[in-house]
Amino acid sequence: MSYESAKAAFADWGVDTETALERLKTIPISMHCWQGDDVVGFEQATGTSGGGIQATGNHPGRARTPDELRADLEFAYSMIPGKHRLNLHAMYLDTDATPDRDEIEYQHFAPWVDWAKEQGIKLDFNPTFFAHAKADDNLTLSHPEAGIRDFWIEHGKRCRDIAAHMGKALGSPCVNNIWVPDGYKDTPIDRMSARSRLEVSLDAMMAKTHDRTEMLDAVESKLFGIGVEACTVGSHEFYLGYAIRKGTLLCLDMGHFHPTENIADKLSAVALSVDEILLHVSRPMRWDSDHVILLNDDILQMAQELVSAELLWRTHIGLDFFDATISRTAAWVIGTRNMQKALLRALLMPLDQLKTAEDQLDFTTRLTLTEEFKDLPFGAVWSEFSARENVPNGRALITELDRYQATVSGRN
Ligand code: RNT
Ligand code: ZN
Repeated sequence: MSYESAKAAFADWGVDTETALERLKTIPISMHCWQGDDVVGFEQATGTSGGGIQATGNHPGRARTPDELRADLEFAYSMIPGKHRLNLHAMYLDTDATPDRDEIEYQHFAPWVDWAKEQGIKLDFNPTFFAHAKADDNLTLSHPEAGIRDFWIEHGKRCRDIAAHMGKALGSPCVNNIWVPDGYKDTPIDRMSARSRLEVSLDAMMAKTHDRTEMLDAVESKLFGIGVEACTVGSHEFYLGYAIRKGTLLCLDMGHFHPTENIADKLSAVALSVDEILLHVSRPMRWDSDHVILLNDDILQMAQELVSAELLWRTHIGLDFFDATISRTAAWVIGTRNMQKALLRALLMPLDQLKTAEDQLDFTTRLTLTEEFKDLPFGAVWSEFSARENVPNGRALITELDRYQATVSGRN
């Protein structure tokens, strides 16, 4: 179907496709660097594995150096319409030096900022509280030993400074997201002390005030992880309370709740108490498995809530998945485009009509509308968007993804 016919089909329902496309172009998605190398990072001396987050698979093409990762990212961005962001983890430093986590400085990340400037993208950041000998017990900021807590507090402080520096250099606030793996394999006896220690450590880490135009603190909750099945210290209730009391962003990762919970439903509830939200859009399959996101109901509902509740301007959309059984660059491209497609669908909904029906308790019309709307030519509007942004679709996209994958599959 031509774009003109699609435009007319939506106009018939009172929906302007041009307004939707203009809006979509302005929504950045923060693409996570760690899909490119299976969450390994570039530390040459201090890194270990762990933290209960695992990429599985051995598809060829894992990025082994910052240059390889940047080349892969450049390719991925060229297949995604619009201008986006990069979400870096502290373990992705780019330097010949081997600073430990409590020694990292801005200079170790400066090449990323130079590259981001060249590419016209903005950066987000994360301290790395896992994959390190001092995190082997799955306890960091809540560790009973003060020495271990202090080590991680220092890491966190340095990351906030680095993030603020990045935000200032790029002229866009850098979201610095804190996720710690802390928890217990089996039922703990003293949850209160662990949570109190986490609270005190977070306070110490975040004592310094940063300009909100440079850096924004976010905290990420979790229900459980591999190795911490019985108790996660930084649970949802813990961080929800913390974020409200301290004025930080709350990060909702779609894989961090019970599989039957609807994360889209949480947005409006949380948004009444916290100013800004960070999303880790992900696809848990039975557990926090971090599969590449599909254009499925979970993502569609998430996008619909962001649009319907007018939360886009105070929500930072980040992605969090890692699959090493498929082309890593394709994973980024497919997942990021799916988030955009979901947003486009939400922007093309006849929201006024739906809200009116709901207010009148006319649930029949609400249901008829949502279901009839599924037949509208969303694909033609997406094709127009990608064509305007010089990005391929369909078979042409597959050709490009294959072509690039062939250039990296010799890596081992
Ligand atoms: C872990 C969290 C966290 C990580 C990244 C790498 O369960 O989701 O966001 O995936 O920090
Ligand atoms: Zn996450």
